[in-house]
Amino acid sequence: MLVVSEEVREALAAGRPVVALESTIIAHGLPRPRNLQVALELEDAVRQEGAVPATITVLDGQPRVGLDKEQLERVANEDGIRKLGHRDLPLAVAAGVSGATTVSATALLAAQAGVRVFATGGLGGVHREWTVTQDESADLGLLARTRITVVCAGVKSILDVPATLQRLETLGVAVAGYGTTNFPGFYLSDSGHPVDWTLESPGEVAAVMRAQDALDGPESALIVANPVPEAEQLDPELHARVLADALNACEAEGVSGQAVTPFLLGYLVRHTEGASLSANLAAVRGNVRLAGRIATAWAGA
Ligand code: PSU
Ligand code: MN
Repeated sequence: MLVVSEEVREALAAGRPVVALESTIIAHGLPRPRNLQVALELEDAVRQEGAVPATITVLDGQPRVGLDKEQLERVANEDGIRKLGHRDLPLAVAAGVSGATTVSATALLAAQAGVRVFATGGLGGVHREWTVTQDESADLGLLARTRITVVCAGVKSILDVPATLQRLETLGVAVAGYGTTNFPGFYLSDSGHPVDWTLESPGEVAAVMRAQDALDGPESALIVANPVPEAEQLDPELHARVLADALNACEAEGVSGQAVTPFLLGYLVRHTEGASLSANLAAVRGNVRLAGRIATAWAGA
């Protein structure tokens, strides 16, 4: 069912490092035409760390792990490309349609292909108006039952961060700050909420991954929360102000379901003169590079 590119297949067979990348950030998280450039840049960053990039998506009903340039262009530019969480995969496959995969769908397909390390921007999580909408990203539940290491800059700051951390605890998902004792805040280096564990090197992360396998507990993920460098973060005051406006606009316009996250991210880009985009990209870039180094440590383990 899964089409794994030749390059990724060969790397996996030879035990060389591979990093999975998601496609929703490309199709729905970033504005065109910057999104295609970013997709190519991120693949390049993985290569610079000595690993093979495996961008994951669904094209014409076919789940794919590892894309060529033409396929990446389709993800970035095709009108009507859907957003697929893991629950949408069988529907998209049967309908023969194309869609970009979120963290949940990407993690599922990566694990099935045998890719253990995955880099993204910020995870989905519990939305701030959860008591009314019950909007919690499917990312959390899927990570509770998938053996994968996700490198991210925390969860998107549009969310209820402490509620999301609590859900991760309840679901039994391992969370560690990378070089930090506080959970990162996606656009911001620090969410203001502490984490219980800190890892300081790719080798330490690989050791946790080995311990996860050796302990043989429930299949669950490891979240490596890597902060955006402080010099590249969004100005916290600007962030607080524009985010409040974005949440109001979201409610006023009645945006719901899958559209909420792209709406809020898009609002922030437009109302910060692109500063939120720069911070988002800096976070993703850092995560992709770290994932390359973790995959290398893991492959050498
Ligand atoms: N990280 C980013 N930008 C994004 C996302 C992550 O920097 O657009 C995407 C991921 O694919 C994540 C999704 O899984 O947003 C969450 O969407 P939702 O809240 O609808 O589950
Ligand atoms: Mn949602």
